[in-house]
Amino acid sequence: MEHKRKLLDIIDFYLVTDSSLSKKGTLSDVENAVAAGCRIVQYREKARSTKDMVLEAAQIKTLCGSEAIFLVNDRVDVALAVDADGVHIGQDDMPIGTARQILGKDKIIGLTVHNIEEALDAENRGADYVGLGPIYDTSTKKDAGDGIGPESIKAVKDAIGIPVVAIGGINKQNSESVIVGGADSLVAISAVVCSDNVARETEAFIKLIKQIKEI
Ligand code: TZP
Ligand code: MG
Repeated sequence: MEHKRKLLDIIDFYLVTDSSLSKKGTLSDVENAVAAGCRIVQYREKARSTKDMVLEAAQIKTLCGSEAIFLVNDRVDVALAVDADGVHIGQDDMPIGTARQILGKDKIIGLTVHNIEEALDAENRGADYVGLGPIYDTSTKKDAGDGIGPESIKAVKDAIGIPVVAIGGINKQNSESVIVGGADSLVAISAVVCSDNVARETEAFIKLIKQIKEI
């Protein structure tokens, strides 16, 4: 687990799965993203049975191996069932303190936030990173609300000490604004899983992000 926590410092591109958008399927997407250098994977599945999720999560855990952090979206029970590296939860999911009690201090917990207040609260309550968004308007998450803009990232980044992962409507064209804006890492769901070459797109994002960070 110590090794997985260290990976949190080098997450440039963050893969979130979406079986409803994926061209080649979630397992193929994870395999290709990890092979391309992705160091964090979140299994986000809104429509499958718990049984299917546990079976699929176990396979994703194997694909991530020691290469990538493996988190489950929303479902603390599924994360526990397969001994995932942690969870990513939203403001209306299980309270983070409860999730921490159940999962223990070593597991990684990410929390979705929309502003500075929620970000400070997330850090105080023991989140390991925050997901901030939606940065841009997106149709991938129907209830995401309007984009808050890349200019909102800096204030959140300056307010907290844990990594800030930007999400929502991000593609290769606008990813520079997000990293220049202060994000440590970014998620781009449709831009990657709708592609017929997830490895190529992941590699392209990682290269772009690293280049921008070096400037
Ligand atoms: N949370 C906030 S926006 C979003 C989630 C899960 C969807 C992001 O998807 P895309 O395709 O990268 O805009
Ligand atoms: Mg959620």
